[in-house]
Amino acid sequence: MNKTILFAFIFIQTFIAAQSSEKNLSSENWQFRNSKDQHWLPAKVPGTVHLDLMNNKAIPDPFKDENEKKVQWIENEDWDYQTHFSISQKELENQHANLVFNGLDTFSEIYLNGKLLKKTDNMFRKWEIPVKNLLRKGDNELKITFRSAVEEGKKRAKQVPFTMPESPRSFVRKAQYQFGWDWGPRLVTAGIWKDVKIEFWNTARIETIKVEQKKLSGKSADLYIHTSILAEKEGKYTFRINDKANTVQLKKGNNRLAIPFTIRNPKLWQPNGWGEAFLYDMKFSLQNASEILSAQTLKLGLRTIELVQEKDAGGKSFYFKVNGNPVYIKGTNWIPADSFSPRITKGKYQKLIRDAKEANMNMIRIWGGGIYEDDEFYKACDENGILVWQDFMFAGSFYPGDETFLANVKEEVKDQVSRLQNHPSIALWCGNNEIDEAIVNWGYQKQFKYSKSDSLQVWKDYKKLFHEVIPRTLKENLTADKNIYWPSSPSIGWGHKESLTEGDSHYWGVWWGEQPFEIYNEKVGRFMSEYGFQGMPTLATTKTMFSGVPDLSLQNATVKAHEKHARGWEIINEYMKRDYNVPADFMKYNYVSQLLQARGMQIAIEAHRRAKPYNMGTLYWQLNDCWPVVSWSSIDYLGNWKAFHYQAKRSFEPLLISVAETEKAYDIYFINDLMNAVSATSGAELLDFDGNFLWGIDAADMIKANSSEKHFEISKTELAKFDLSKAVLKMYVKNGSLHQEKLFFFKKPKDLKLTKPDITIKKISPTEIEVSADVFAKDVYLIGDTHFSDNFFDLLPKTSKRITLSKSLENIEVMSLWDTGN
Ligand code: BMA
Repeated sequence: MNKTILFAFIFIQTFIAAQSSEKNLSSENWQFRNSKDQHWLPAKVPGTVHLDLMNNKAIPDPFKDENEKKVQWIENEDWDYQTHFSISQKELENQHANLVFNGLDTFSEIYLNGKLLKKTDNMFRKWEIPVKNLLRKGDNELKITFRSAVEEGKKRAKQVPFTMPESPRSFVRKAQYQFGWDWGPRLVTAGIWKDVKIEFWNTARIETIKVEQKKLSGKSADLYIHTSILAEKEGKYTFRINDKANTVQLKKGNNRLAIPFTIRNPKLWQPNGWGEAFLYDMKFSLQNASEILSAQTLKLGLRTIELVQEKDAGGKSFYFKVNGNPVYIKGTNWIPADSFSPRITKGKYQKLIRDAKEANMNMIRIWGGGIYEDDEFYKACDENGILVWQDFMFAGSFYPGDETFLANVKEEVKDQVSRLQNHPSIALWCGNNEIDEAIVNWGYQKQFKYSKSDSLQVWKDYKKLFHEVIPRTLKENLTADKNIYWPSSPSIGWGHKESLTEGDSHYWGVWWGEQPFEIYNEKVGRFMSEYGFQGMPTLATTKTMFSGVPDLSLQNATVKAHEKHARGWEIINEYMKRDYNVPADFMKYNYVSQLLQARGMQIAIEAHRRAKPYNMGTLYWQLNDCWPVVSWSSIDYLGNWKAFHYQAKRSFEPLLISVAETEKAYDIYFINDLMNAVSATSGAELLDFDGNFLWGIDAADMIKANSSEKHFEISKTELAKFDLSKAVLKMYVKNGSLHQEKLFFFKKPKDLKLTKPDITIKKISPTEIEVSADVFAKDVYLIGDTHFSDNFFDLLPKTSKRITLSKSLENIEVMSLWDTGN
């Protein structure tokens, strides 16, 4: 740094420090106790009561063994937290001091120096309390008491004249998955789950910044910077946007300004697969005379986004246009990455989003039973070109519609929108997960013997919340360019045929309906926002279910307890029998269960992509886990890729070759998500499992930009003379540097006549290997404590595959499907 810059830097810092500053209270010494107890124990903020109890060895780790059961009592207790902090004379001299809680889970009372400041009742809100007159020089005491959310919920449920499903969870504005889900333990926690601080300020301060993109063209981005500024004194101030100074006249109190700002020759933010997710650094400051009073920064991405729903021959379209072009959406659903979300590190967020990017995804849906995610999540999505479908936090139940509840939600929406709206990654705001569906299709009204008027009330409450309060609040708080609202995902339940002709669709005929995977070829909607199949977590993660020496067996109670779907094991077994010989050995079962999941999902994803542009999006259920569990995830709790994540990466390649089997032929499709056409040579070869050529065709092809087309077909009679249980169809597309290959099998895995492969692993360098086999090896599984760049892949004889390792390994074990008796 040269001297002048250094000087200017110190100068600015000093003035900001003088005019506005922050005191972090999270890092103070915190203590907690059960409200019934006298004795305080050390606590961590941000955190949760379960984590604090664990750190103090007062409870066992609920993720291990069958411990979840042992910690259920915690949800019925009340908990106290407290800290002491010191305030200096200088800090006291500030004109304003606000105590800020970014998140309190959930029913709390906040006391400062013995005085009750506020009662809170919503985990998703930010609480900001002026405390200038309550702070004292020297020692101050901050105490927060939490009442049991379960008890509170029960009280509220009593006020409704009929039984609500999922009571008491739907009465409390708290992460719903804490109450247990079909992939998650019940761990209803409490605590100070986000940062606590005191903000000091003087004279004036910037409260919010909203960037509105009025017009975006190749030449310029015409923006409005909407800001709300609180001023103590009326007068002339300077509002600076990067280097541009704007003189503004402020009145005492709250001021709302809209200041035009232009960026010439703008560089666009592109979703993953289309180029760089370019971000501009934006700096905003408020100055009076020469003092900087308040400052904020943000990363700006310039892109346009539209949700196009137009009547067409098939029903009604449902697709996104980004920067003017229709984008085929490839991605997944996100659940909270831990049952105790405060312990999710920035690194974990970054890694999971990078894993999504690496698997060629361009969208993640944040599912409504979790949390509005941490800033780091959105930052990672902005940087990696991952669009976000943002649910509001309501899932799979009925919700109350009384005035207090609605007013509470309104504030929640305001807080979250104000925190999140400037992220270029956010594509759509969705009211809820599966509530329209729950009301229409899940039969709760019958189960709980509702009267006609009870049923009507539920529908009225639903309409009020998701068709009035939330969209109205969005309209009031979002700039027009960011306001895409969709009331419920899915819009129509999977039992209705319209779910495949309009809106977004959750298809659960596979898994819940136990239909065969092949049904995915028929049940293709306009935008598939959920569908999935379970697989076991990797062996490494499975072992962490145990506190002691793992007893790896399907009969083991711990293993059983780490499957939360009532019929999970049965369903996996049933599907496995259909397609594989079911291995008795645990490790082999674990491996085949992952292959099974990957196989089902490959069928689904490819069917969706072949149907482009009728179908314009596919988001599988689900990317990640919140604990070590058998689930629909493609990445397990420890961050290890299951076989499915490797498959997702292949199935989401920008240029995909895919086969659709008809009665008489195999139709070969090329799906191109790139914005340019590709001229290529292509073809197919039938090979036996020893690698011998049996039959082939080749062609010259023009693959249109952003398209899915059948390019050729192979009639079944043509292949009739071959034993297809011993053969594989290798298809390819080539042009210069581009070389896509795809293998297709004519039979289910259990009906393939595999022979024992001899698989060779050659070390190229400490972190690179080359894998080859003498005969065809199906689903080659490399085993070791490292991340392999590819795994669970098919390997033809006379070929080899280079794999990189995230860290070097002495011994790499290997197996393939042949080893499982298939
Ligand atoms: C979907 C989700 C979740 C659930 C998943 C698997 O409907 O919205 O509620 O975990 O199915 O059952």
